[in-house]
Amino acid sequence: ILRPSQNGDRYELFTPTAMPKAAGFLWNQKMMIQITCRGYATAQFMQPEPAKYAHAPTIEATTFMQPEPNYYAHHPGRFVYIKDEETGQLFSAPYEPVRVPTDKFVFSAGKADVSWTVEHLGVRVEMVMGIPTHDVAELWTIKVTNLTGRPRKLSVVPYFPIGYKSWMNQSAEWNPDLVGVVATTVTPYQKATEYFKNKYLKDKTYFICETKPDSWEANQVSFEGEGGLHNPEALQQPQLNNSDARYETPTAAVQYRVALKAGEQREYRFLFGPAYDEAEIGAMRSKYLSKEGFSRTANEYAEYMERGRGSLRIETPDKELDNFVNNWLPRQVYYHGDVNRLTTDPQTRNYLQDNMGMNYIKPEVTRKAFITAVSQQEANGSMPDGILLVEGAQLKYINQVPHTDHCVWLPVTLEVYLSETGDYNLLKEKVKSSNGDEFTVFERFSRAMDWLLGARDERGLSYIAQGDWCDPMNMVGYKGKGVSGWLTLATAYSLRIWANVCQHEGRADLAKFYRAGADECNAAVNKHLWDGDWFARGITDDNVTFGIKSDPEGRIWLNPQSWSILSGAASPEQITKILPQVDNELVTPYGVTMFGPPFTKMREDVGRVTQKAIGSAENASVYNHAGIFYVFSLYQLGDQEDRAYSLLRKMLPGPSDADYLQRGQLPIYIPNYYRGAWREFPRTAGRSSQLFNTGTVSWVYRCFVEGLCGLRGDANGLTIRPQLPSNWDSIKVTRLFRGATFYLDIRRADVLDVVVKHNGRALSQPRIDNIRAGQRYDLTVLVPQ
Ligand code: CEZ
Repeated sequence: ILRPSQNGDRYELFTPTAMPKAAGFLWNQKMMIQITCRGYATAQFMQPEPAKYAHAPTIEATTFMQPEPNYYAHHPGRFVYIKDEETGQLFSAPYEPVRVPTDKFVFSAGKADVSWTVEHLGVRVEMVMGIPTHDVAELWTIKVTNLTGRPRKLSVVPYFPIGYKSWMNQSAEWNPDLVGVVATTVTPYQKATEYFKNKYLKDKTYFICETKPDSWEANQVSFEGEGGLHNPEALQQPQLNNSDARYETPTAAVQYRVALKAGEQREYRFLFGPAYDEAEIGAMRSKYLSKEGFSRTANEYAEYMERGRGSLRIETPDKELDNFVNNWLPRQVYYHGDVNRLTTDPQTRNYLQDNMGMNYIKPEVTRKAFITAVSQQEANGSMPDGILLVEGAQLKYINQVPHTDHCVWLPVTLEVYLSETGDYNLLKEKVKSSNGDEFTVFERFSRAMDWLLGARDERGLSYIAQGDWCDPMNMVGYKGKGVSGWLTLATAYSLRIWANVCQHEGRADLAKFYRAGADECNAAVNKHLWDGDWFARGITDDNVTFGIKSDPEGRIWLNPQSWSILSGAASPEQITKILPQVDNELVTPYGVTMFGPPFTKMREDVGRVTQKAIGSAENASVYNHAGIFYVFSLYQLGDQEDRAYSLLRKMLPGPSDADYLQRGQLPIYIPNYYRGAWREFPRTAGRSSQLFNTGTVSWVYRCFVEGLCGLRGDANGLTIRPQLPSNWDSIKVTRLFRGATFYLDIRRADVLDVVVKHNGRALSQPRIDNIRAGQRYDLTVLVPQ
């Protein structure tokens, strides 16, 4: 049903029905588009808040990107109808809306474009979608080839629905100068102040053609008539109606009536996107809508993608894994670091973790992100729920709900920045905040740590307010008393990292202070939350400990276990108890679930997480972000390479057909979750959320770099301690680090500890110091059997 291209940088799917939601995505700093194999698309652009230029045919709520999107006949999409004018037969590419099984179907998701090849009735249709690097638009090429040995008469009808854009004002018409359909709307609003905000929005949607068509349609109802989308009335006639939409739902369809000789091919180009006015559309037309404009844009965009290629290449016994790690994982990390999930107020924890991944791609971006983040630190040292990225942005959605974990992510992210770059100078930068105070980055981090230490109760446990890392855990502490076991451990972990930095900076006094704080947190968790075989998740406002053996639902949670390993709270004996419990209670064929068993009804002292659908999102799904924390903690143990790798591998769909079908997703990104409830609902277990926004990927990259390949930077250089799964004998790794390139040949040998040979000579330690930028290091690494 699917296969990778030669070097794995494309994935091809050969059926539109087996994995109907399988999709590819493209983005630049101003837009994002996710498009399914069947042609349904969701596109967003920033102005500066996220907006759409193609809508559903009914009013849509404005919301953040949701998991498990639903598609239906009138969902926005990009399609082309092909009608045989001699026989009247009709089909559409890629597959929707006609849904005729075709002779050949190939959906091909690339890094820099998405394309299809569909063959039916002796006609080949090739569609390619690209986007520019700096503008908002879709560049579509549609090629039609007569595969038969006889002349053919066809109608080629691209159909790009525009949808219901506004209840105030919407219209569309053919614009002969621009050679396309232009829809004009007014973004609906009610407050006078909104008018001034909306005044310059790109309220037009255009679909313009390089080649003038024979007829067009700008009115959705006129296009469909009584035939519906499967067989639109307009296509039952010789020509489309050339009508307009006057406070009617706009659409864009154009018809080319072509006579093709045997083997003949026609190639068309179109531009689809939003604009402020006709002048802008005209400018877009001259900039892009030509063969030369398309190929220049494709090259530029491919270069833009290339800049996100990351700093790790692996060759392992698992080729599908190599494809992912070498091509797709850095791409997804780059997406997060480059555009911050296309929001103007990313959640602080997301902003920091997304930038954590950027350390492996463009650390200078991460550096700036630290400055941006701490410049928004509150006067009391806490971090806000979201980081505002543009002038006038506001905290929205979940960022209006108080969460208490944001400070934790500062040192956690910083640790990776420092190990990648060794740039401790960052700490000396002075940063002014909007409330007028000025501190160095170092002081700001210390203040954040002090705030965390202070935000604990008399037992030494961290208050949770209306949520911690787990957003919807909103009622554990809404009365002001509830505490989070996870957050207490995360505080300890974060304090320990910070103490190391203080030590490095010559502040032994502070190092001691923060280490003592970490010890206190760990001790408090051990005293109040150790449940005999694992750590509990927290204690509610009414002093009820939860995430314990006697809980029928939500009995064991993954995060406290992972972070007790990271923070040092768990002793070796405790770890020996925890790991098998996680195996038994939480591990499924699709990865490790975030807790178990799922909640089946509201638990009012835990919150809305318990109301989510069983096995979906935070209600006991295979929530990959929580999963990767666990994997990362296993790699820290140094002797858990098999447990770690098996869970890491399960984050990726495949490589068996059965697994692809169950997940329903191509192995080109890691989704935020796969359905859990493996025991309760095996039919849906493993199903992908199809949402590629996730803090998971930064950690996955880190796990490959530092864990599996064991290549971790520190102040002086690079340590080398690979942790290969036991059934691998050797791997090859290329790693870019501080401007140098490391080629590592890692293999098992009869050694007791890791031995690194440089130019044939064994080093006294498995590490390289005094690394020189521009240098090439060829290393042989021997690891114990
Ligand atoms: O959002 C993510 C957050 O972006 O959920 C994670 C959290 O750590 C991330 O920061 C775990 O809770 O509000 C909701 O119920 C949403 O479901 C969010 O919890 C969730 C979204 O699915 C992601 O887009």
